[in-house]
Amino acid sequence: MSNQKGVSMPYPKPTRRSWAEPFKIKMVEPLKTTTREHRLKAIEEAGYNTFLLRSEDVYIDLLTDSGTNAMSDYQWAGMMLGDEAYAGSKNFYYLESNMQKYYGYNYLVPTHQGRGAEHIISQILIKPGDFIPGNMYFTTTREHQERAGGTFVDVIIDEAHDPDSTHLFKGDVDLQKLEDLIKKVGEKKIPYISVAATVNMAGGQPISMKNMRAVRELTNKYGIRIIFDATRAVENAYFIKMREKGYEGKSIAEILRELCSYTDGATMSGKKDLLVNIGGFLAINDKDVFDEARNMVVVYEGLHTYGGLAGRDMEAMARGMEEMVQEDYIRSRIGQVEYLGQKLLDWEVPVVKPIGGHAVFLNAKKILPHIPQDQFPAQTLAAEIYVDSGVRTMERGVVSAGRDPKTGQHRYPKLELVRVTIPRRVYTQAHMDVTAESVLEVYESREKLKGLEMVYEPKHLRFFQARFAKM
Ligand code: PLI
Repeated sequence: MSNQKGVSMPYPKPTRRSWAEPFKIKMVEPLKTTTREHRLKAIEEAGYNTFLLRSEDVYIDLLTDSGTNAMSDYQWAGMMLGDEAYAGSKNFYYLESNMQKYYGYNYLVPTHQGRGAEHIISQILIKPGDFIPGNMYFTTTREHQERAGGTFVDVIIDEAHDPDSTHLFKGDVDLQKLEDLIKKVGEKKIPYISVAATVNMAGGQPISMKNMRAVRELTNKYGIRIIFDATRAVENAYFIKMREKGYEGKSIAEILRELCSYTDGATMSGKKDLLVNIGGFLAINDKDVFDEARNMVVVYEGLHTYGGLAGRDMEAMARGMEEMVQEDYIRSRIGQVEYLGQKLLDWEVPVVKPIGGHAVFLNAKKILPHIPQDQFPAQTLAAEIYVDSGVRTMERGVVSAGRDPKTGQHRYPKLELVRVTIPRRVYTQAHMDVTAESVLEVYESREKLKGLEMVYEPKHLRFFQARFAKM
């Protein structure tokens, strides 16, 4: 081992036994390295938005864990068994039975990805003037709630907005905030509460079983549904197993089933927990809602037995469900994120604590205190990390938060973060080391960085396509 000046140093003796990935690599995809000059040009052409970079210009792609997973040989073998019938594909029935087995809901409506399910449930349940409480917003989820005429209300605990709070369940719902809202607007104006497992925008933070149970008890009192965003519920189940009393001895599969059992239905992006590259679904217990959703899906996604997916995609999702609950898999998945996070913590780079399930979130507000929030510190930091090493990350701050539809002003979230997101089963520990070193390098030159101005702003979900210029 050598230090940053290239002087050789002894490896410190381990203080614990390591885990290793519970798989070996059968096929490789070469990575391209580029020069700093090339990257400077590429990021300028991309309007300083990492979403607008060509992936060919990226070295280690930590933009997202969505659809970027490596499938197993078992899943790839399943792809060859795609039943590409327009109606009644056998892969649909397999997916349906595995959803019932692992998530426990009655009915399944496949969709092309998570936002397809969010669209359908929002249109069915939300009326103009309604309020939808939730444990922090997610970009696409809130967009569909607003398009249906609803107003999202954040009822997550205050600790979730504090990057330094080490609360173990920062995804918990604040029951007082929820009950205050119900009393203020009346239960008739709340079609459901939107509860996410490992809350993405809070830093991949879990909700506890105890809190989920309490949300169920409270909503039962008022006859309000719970719609679960189960996109990363398996990762949440792992945190419950590690952190919540009484769950140490339970399997991940049992914890997942119990979490879902307190809810009335779920929207799901299969592109995360399910270890695939495309797919999603809406799951629901209520037959009437299912009938409406099944009818609507044919207008927007495709017939109710494929919902915009090929038979082979449904087969890969069904098999992904069997793999996602395997204990050694989930341990190494979260362990890899923790490894990267712990490195940055050891080097005193400000990150959201505790380290989340799918990503390490850099605290851009703290790293770049000289850049005001309307000059987009997180956007600046993500662009700079790319220039340094070709590692692609993403902004999760004021750009992602968008504008308030009523006032037209920027929403200024307390959390101004860069998400360093780890795809499942794709990168090795060495990639994590290179990433950590690049973040450290940029951190050490932070005082030189200048903010950005937005020069193009799309109307919807602006973070995907907005363009910036250097100040
Ligand atoms: O990207 P979709 O349409 O399959 O799923 C939308 C979606 C819903 N809920 C949550 C918690 C998500 O994280 C999510 C998508 N997330 C993306 C694309 C991400 O990069 O985090």
